[in-house]
Amino acid sequence: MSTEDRPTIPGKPGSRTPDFDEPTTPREPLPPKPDQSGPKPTSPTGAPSRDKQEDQAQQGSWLTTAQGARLYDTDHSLKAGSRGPTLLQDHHLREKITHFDHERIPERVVHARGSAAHGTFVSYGTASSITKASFLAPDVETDVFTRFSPVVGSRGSADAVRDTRGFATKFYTTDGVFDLVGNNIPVFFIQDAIKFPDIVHAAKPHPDREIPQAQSAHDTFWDFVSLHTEATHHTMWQMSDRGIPRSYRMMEGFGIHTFRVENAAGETSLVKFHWKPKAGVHSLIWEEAQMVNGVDPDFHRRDLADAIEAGACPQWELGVQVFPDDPGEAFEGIDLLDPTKIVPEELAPVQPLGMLTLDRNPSNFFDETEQVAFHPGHLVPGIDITDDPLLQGRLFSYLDTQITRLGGPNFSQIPINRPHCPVNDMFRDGMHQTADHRGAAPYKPNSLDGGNPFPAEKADEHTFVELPHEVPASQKERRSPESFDDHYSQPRMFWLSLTPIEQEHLADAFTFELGKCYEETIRAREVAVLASVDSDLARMVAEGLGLEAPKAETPPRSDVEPSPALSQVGKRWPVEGRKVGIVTGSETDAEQVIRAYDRIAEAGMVPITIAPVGGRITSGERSVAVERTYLTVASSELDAFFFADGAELTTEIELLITEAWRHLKFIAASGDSCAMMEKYGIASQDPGVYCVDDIDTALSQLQDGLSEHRAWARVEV
Ligand code: HDE
Repeated sequence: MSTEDRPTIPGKPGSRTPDFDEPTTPREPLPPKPDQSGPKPTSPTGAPSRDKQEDQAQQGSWLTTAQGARLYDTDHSLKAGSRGPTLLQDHHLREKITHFDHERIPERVVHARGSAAHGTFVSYGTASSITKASFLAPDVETDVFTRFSPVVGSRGSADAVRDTRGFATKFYTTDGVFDLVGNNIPVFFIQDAIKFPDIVHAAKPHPDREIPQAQSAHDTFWDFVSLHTEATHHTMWQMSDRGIPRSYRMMEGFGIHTFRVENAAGETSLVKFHWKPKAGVHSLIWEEAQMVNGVDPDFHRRDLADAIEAGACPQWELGVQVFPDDPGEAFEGIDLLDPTKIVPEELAPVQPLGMLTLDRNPSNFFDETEQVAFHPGHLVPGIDITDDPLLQGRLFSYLDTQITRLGGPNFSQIPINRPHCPVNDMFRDGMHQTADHRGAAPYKPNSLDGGNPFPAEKADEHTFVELPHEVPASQKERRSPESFDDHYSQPRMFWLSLTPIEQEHLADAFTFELGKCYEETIRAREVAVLASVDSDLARMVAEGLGLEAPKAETPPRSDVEPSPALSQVGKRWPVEGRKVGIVTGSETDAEQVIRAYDRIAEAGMVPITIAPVGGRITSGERSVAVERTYLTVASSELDAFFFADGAELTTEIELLITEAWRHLKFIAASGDSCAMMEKYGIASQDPGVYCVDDIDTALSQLQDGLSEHRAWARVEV
């Protein structure tokens, strides 16, 4: 892509560059930006609508009341004289303020902060041997809406906190909506839904001061998880680099629970869903994450929207691990109903089913991202639940919570939630009813409406039928199966599967988080838990906290095999959409800048031009905008740097170089800038450093390096 072709700098607020003076000529509303779209126009009862998306948006050139009456002034209240009291009869004032007073709705209890995008899922058709789900038939394209979210923080919290991330996808299939409401971590804290309020109360800010926000580094969280050892596998993942993703585009997703699926021949299997990102799984470095939260609290939200706007549309492959539907519901000794356990991919490979591409940003955050309502019970023919006690409780919770959050039982009629297939549910009335139902008999049996609606044939492939599953003779009891009791083997497997640098990050994260607890008892108790996972891990954390390394109450098992698929390091990934800063100085040759810019853009990466002051860099016919100045640039916003000949050594650039170095970022340099690096002890042969005068070679090497995400070889563990 050439410089001029790049339509806008991603993030431009509107579809048109504004005039300097306030416009005075009436005009129709401007269209949204080209990367934006609303939900597909559908009626509240699922009929394809002849409305266009713009029909849902504001209309006409004139300011009006909510009832459509034209107004001549919205800047002054109606008063008894210019200095007199405001009159109650001012309907426009009352309507405007009253609507404003009610603009907020309750935020989600968890996953309050989210970022979402529209897209398409294209099925490969490989699933037919295990499920008849129509959206998984060959080449079927299904509209989707995916929302990503940290769990703990409030709506306004920062993105790059250490936390699990939600990964929820709504498939608008022809057989009804299917929601895959998963996370970026394949295991959960708890094995039974009844513990969910406990873990969430422990993780949320302390009830007295309401701090800390969006953090697990505090006493109540570690108090709970150190006493509730089934959380250990999850805390291991959360303290690993997976807890601080580089981008939503670079996260795996997991359905966590096992689901039961059925094919056209009526054969059932058990499956676990996986999302595999095309861009690979990458993380921030902890110090970088903390900086990001200050520099750009919207880091992940901006990254997703910018990437889509820049045309680097993120993709994930949906896959399943498949297990025989045996009565024991276990595979290789792993209980498939225990949501704190994974099945290693080495034992059950992930089989690809189709590709998700997110290619349109929402046009209105509230209408779409905030009002979307997911539910693990939104299932389609061919996919059903299992008796995982965590999933069972979720089936109740999601419907229940929407009634408070979205103000009543008709939330499925909100445009983003409308199915893209006929809805005839006999539900009537209620708050915010937007359908206009006909007929006299919303009940069954009836003859007044000619018997409509009719039950579908059970044998029809489009009918949702609960899959038959034998429930063994049993008695009522509040108890988990014994197979749920092993809380340490899989955390140990996770630990043993990581490379030394990942292990160091994980131990540092435990040390940091426990170091933020006031109570030494809580720190010591969690270190004692870690001793049952691995003695080296417990020792590393204990040392950092100045505690004695404890003896394990349950000694770590010696027969645990690692699962190499769990490590993020040592693989190569596409570099599309990675941000490369071009650092220039006031004397830098503009032609060199444009060459570097084009070279980076041609490789699918996003060039960000950095100069001492704003403006444009022009060479002949070509010109590129300065996107960051020395004042506004931050190393943490970018993945790699090219220091052009002539980059200036200011305090800000010094900070940039040292941070980029510490965070294992790739650095290419040419001309004088190579000498500048040496001042910081950065030698041209150091790992991830490319000091070559030929720009093309320098940038090719940089691109090659970036495919490994970070210059891991720069750290000694
Ligand atoms: Fe959720 N969860 N959850 N959860 N969850 C919610 O639903 C709940 C669990 C997940 O982008 C809430 O609409 C219970 C596991 C995601 O809108 C609520 C239990 C997994 C999202 C709720 C769990 C998730 C939610 C809050 C234990 C991964 C965000 C607002 C039984 C497989 C969806 C809402 C979005 C949201 C309840 C456990 C994922 C309160 C009771 C396990 C991605 O209903």
